[in-house]
Amino acid sequence: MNQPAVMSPPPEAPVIVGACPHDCPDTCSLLTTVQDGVAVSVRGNPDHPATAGVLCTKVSRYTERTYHPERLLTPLKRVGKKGEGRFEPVSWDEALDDIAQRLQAIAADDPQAVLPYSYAGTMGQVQRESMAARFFNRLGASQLDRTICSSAGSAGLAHTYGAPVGMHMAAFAQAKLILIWGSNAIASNLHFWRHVQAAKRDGAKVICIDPRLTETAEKCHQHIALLPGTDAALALGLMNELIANDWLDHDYIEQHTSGWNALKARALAWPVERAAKVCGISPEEITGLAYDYAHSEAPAIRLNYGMQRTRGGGNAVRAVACLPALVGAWRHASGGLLLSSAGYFPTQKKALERPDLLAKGLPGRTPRVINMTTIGADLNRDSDAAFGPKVQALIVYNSNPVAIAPDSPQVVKGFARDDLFTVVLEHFKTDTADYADYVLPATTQLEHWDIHASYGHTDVLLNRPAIAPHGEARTNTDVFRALAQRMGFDEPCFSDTDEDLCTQAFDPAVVSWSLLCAQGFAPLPLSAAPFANGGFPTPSGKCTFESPGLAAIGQDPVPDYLPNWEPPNVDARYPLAMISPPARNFLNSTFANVKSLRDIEGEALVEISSVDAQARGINDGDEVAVFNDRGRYVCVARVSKRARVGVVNGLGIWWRKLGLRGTNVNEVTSQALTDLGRAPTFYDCAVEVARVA
Ligand SMILES: Nc1nc2c(c(=O)[nH]1)N[C@H]1C(S)=C(S)[C@@H](COP(=O)(O)OP(=O)(O)OC[C@H]3O[C@@H](n4cnc5c(=O)[nH]c(N)nc54)[C@H](O)[C@@H]3O)O[C@H]1N2
Ligand SMILES: Nc1nc2c(c(=O)[nH]1)N[C@H]1C(S)=C(S)[C@@H](COP(=O)(O)OP(=O)(O)OC[C@H]3O[C@@H](n4cnc5c(=O)[nH]c(N)nc54)[C@H](O)[C@@H]3O)O[C@H]1N2
Ligand code: SF4
Ligand SMILES: [Mo]
Repeated sequence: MNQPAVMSPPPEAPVIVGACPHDCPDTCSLLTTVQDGVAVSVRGNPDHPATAGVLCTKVSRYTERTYHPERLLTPLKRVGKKGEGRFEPVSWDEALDDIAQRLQAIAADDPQAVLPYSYAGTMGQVQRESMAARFFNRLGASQLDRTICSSAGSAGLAHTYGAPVGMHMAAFAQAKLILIWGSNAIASNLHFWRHVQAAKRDGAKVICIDPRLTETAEKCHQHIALLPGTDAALALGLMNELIANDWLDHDYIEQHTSGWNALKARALAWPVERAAKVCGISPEEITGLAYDYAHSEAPAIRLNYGMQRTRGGGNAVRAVACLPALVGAWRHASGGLLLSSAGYFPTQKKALERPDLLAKGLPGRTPRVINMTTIGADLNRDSDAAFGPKVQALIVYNSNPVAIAPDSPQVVKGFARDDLFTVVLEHFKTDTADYADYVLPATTQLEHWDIHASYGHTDVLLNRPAIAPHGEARTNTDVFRALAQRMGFDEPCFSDTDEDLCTQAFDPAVVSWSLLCAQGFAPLPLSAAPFANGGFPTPSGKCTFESPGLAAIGQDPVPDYLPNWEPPNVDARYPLAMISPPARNFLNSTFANVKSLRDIEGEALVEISSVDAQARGINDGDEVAVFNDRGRYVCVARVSKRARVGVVNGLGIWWRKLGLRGTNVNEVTSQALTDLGRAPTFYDCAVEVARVA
C-alpha cells in the first residue's frame, strides 16, 4: 500500500469525494464542491449505492456548520470560573507547552490519574482513536470503557452470533415482512428507510415495535407500542407461540444452533398472556405477530439500539436475535436480522492504536479502566485502593459528556472541580468546553483525511480533505503528535502522517486501496445470504441460544426478561417512564447549535399523552419540570399521541445552555448499567412531570 502519490488531493478538483463522519449507520459518501478554497455545497454521492445521491437534512447543511460564526478558530485558555465559558485566545505553542507540562507532572506520580474521554463525534478510524490511543497507551493513562451507545447490544450479539454481523442493509428491499424493532429509521437510519419503501411497494408488510408513535411507526402497517424495556418478554412470548403451533424450522435449529432445549424451556415459561401483561399490550398483538413472522418466507428484523438502553437490554437483544434461526429466516438473503454490520470490517485496531506501547507507559501493569457511562460518579471519587488514583486530568475529544452522559448533575459537579485539569478538543464551545482549562480548535471532516467503516452497510469509505483547516484548527492526530513530541515520546509511530494512518486502518488484502482512491468507496467481498448454511462467527459456528461464555462469567446463559431498574408504576413517587430518543434534526448533541436545524426542532420538549397531561393539569405548550431524585429538567410539554399512557418522551440531546433553564434531558437519567456490556440505561428512568408556575 505504498502509493503516497495517489494520496495528495487532485489538483484544483472542484468536487472532492469524502465520507460523512457522524455516528449514523448510513455512512454516506459526500461530494463537496469547492470554489476558491471555500466549500460551497455538500451533497450525496449518486454513484455510491448506499447513499444514492441523498443526504439527511442535517448534513446537507454541512457548510453552515463548517463556517458557523461560532466555530473555534484559535486555542483558548480559561479566564473565568469553570462552567462560565470565559476564555482568552492563546498561541498553540503556549497551550501545548503548558498542557504537556501539566500532564507530565501528574503522570510522574501516577499516569492513571490522566483520563481520555472520547466517543464518536467522528467515526473516522484516523481522527477517532489512532494517534490519540497511541499517546495514551505510551503515557500509561487510565483506559476508557467506551460503552455510551452500543455495548449492551454488541455483547448480546457477541453471545449469540459471535460478532456484530447480520443481514445486508440493501437486502431489506426484497423482504416480505419487515419488523422495525426499537428503531426510528426515518430519523436515525434514513437510507434504510428507502429499502423499506421499496419492499412496501412490492407488497411487504412492515411492523414497528416501539413505545413511541414515531414518524417511522406512523408509516408502517402496524405499530406495537410496548412499554420500554419489555422486548425480551415480547420475544419470549412470540417464541412460545411459535412452539405451540410448531411454526419452527427444525432442520435449521438442529444443524445451525446450540442450546435449543434450554431456550425452549425458557420460552415455555412465557405464555402469550404473561408476555402481553408485562409488555402492556394485548395478547392478540403477540399472536398476530407470531403468525406473520412464521408465515413469511423470509422475515427480516431491523433491530436497533433504542431497545437496549434499559437494564435488560443485552438479554433483550439476545432474545430477539434468536428468532430468525427458529424459523430458518437466514436461509434467504432477505431474511434474518441486522443490528450492526461493524463486525464484517477487517479493521487493524492494533496497528492503529498500538496497545504494545503500554509496556512503556505502565510497565508490568494494565491501566485501570473507567466506564464512560459512570463519568459522573468517577470524577467525584477520591483515591482508594479499589478505584486507584483520583482523576486529575481529563482530555476530551469527539464527545460532549456534559450534555450526553447520564445523571448530569453529577457530571457537572465533577467537571466543575477546581483541582481537575481539563482539555477539550472541539469545533464549538459546547457545554463541555465551558468547563475546560484549555479548548483546542479541531478540524472538521471537510478539512482532514480519514477512512471509515460503517455499522449499517459494508463499504469502506475514504475521506479526502476538501478545504484547508479553518482558522488555526488542527486535526486531533496533530494535537496528539505535538503532545507526544513535547513529552519525549520518540517512537517512530508518532511520526506517521494521517495518510499513513489511513493505509494502516484496514487489511489491504481485503480492502482495495486503489479502488478507494479511485472512487472513494470499496465494498467488502461478502456473500449475499451470510448464514444460509450456518457459519456464524461463534467458536462452534452455531447461533448460540445457550451461551457458554455467559455461563462462564456466572450469568444466565439463556436469554430472559429482566425488569427495568425503574419500572413504570402508577403508585410510585415517580410514576412515569421516560425515554429520550434522538430528535430528528440533531445528531446526539451535534447540530444543536446550528440555528436552522434548531428552528425545525422548535424547543426542548417532552411528549406526554393527553391522559397523563390531564391528570396533571398540563396543557400543550406549558413549561414543565420533568424530575426525580437526581435532577429537574425544564422544558415545554407537547401533549401528543406520540406518547403512550404511562410513558413520556424527552427528545434529545439539547445543549444545556440552549435549553430552557440551562438543563437537558440527562438531568434525570441514571448511571445504572445494563445486564451485559456495562452500558447506560438512558431509557430506564422513572420521573414525574409538573407544570412550572
Ligand atoms: N437524526 C439522528 N440520527 C441518529 C442519531 C441522532 O441523534 N439523530 N444518533 C445516532 C446514534 S449515535 C445512534 S446510537 C442511533 C440511534 O438510533 P436507534 O438505534 O434507532 O436508537 P434510538 O433512536 O435510541 O431509539 C430508536 C427507537 O427505539 C425506541 N425505544 C425506546 N425504548 C425502547 C424499548 O425499550 N423497546 C423498543 N422496542 N423500542 C424502544 C425509541 O422510541 C426510538 O423511536 O442513531 C444514529 N442516528
Ligand atoms: N438521554 C440520552 N442521552 C444519550 C443518548 C440518548 O439516546 N438519550 N444517546 C447516547 C448515544 S447513542 C451516544 S452515541 C452518545 C453520543 O455522545 P457523543 O459521542 O459525545 O456525541 P455528540 O453529542 O454528537 O458530541 C460529539 C462532539 O464531537 C465533536 N467532534 C466532531 N468531530 C470532531 C473531530 O474531528 N475532532 C474533535 N476534536 N471533535 C469533534 C462535535 O463537535 C461534538 O461536540 O450520547 C448518548 N447520550
Ligand atoms: S448523518 Fe447519516 S444520513 Fe446524514 S449524511 Fe451522515 S451518514 Fe448520511
Ligand atoms: Mo449512539
